[in-house]
Amino acid sequence: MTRNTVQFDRNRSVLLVVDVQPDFMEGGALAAQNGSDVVPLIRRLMEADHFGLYVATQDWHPAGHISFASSHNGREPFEVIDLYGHDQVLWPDHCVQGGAGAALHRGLPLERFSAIIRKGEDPKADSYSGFKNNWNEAGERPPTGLAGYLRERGITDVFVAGLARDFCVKWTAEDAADEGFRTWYLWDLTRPVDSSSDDQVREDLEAKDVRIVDSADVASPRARSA
Ligand code: VGL
Ligand code: ZN
Repeated sequence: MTRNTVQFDRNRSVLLVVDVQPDFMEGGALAAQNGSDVVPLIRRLMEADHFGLYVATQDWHPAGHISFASSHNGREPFEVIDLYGHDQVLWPDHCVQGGAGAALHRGLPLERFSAIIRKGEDPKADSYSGFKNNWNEAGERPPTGLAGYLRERGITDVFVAGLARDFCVKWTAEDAADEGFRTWYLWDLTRPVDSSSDDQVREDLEAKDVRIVDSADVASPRARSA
């Protein structure tokens, strides 16, 4: 990978930790490949304290959610259906509100998160991004309020990490860029559901001007802050 210089103002930067939940890890309902790898890596980055703000997202579905294959007669997990005019992957039941698999992983320093944005609560619409739901029946993508929260906190730069590389982290990064934030994708702090999509994920992110970087390129704030 080409090395990008990562220059940013600590006080205007957030680390957005997406869906680091047991259901997306080995043995979980919807495991990303080696998903648990990201836990110590993100912990280390949080403890290095390069960022002025830490926010987590949490996939948080009601039982019987429309994204679950079990909610559709005769359908199997990972089949794709049309939902309100868009492709919808049907998932195994996962991240059911209050379940152990839906908890934020205890291996992260959870006390550092100033806000936790829950998403996927609408029983009739999926939500990959931390910023907006996927399309609902009315063809809208209702916002979670995260963009306004970050703007009010003076944030200009959004760094994303977590699970899964090809779904929720990708959609969150794309929406962050669409909302006008300078967006940095910490590739090595993500793991995919399907690694054969890696090249497509990179291409899609680059098309949105999302900067794909390595956590090792995040320098100490004093040395490199803009
Ligand atoms: C996710 C599929 C369904 C994710 C969440 O966190 O990437 N993927 N729900
Ligand atoms: Zn989900």
